[in-house]
Amino acid sequence: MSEDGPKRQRPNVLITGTPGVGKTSTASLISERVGLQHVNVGELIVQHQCYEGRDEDLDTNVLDEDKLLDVMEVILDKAAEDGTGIVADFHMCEIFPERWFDLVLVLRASTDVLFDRLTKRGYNEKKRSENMEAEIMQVILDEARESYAPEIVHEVPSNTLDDMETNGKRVAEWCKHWEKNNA
Ligand code: DAT
Repeated sequence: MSEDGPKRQRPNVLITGTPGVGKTSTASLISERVGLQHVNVGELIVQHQCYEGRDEDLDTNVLDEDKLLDVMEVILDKAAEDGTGIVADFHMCEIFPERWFDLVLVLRASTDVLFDRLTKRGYNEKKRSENMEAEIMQVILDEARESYAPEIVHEVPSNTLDDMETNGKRVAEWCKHWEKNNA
């Protein structure tokens, strides 16, 4: 989003956290409830092939961050022009310019819940334990706190459907306040 672009009428929300905590499900719920455009960053990376090679050791593609940011900037600019905001979900939060987001929600899941979700997802033992360790060490929460103003970063539980419902409601309320304050 260009710095001299139009003032946003609706907020941009980032949902982040360790893989499996419920980012995509929660972002989708918020998109439906609040009417923000859902940007599934993982899908965007695949669609636009935002890769700069392959890491054979880790058996993954290497993310081309610049390309991803260019693709996202177009989406953010268009949303702002259309008078809407976005709800983006991604497991990395420190790669985005701080000015893009008005609220950063860090979803947290307990170890047993995450274990079951990552097992169901078919993660092998190494990948599953790496992610569970990252969740226990609150890696993404620390990154969010280092990358954004503390008052916009909120850590919330995402273990149950009740949690998801509560998080959806909280974000909907928060968006209303944001719009009132930024009218
Ligand atoms: P992520 O995008 O963080 O990788 P997801 O949204 O794909 O996570 O969710 C992973 C799985 O867990 C999926 O089967 C839906 C389920 N799930 C997510 N959040 C949940 C919640 N709060 N309560 C119950 N199940 C949840």
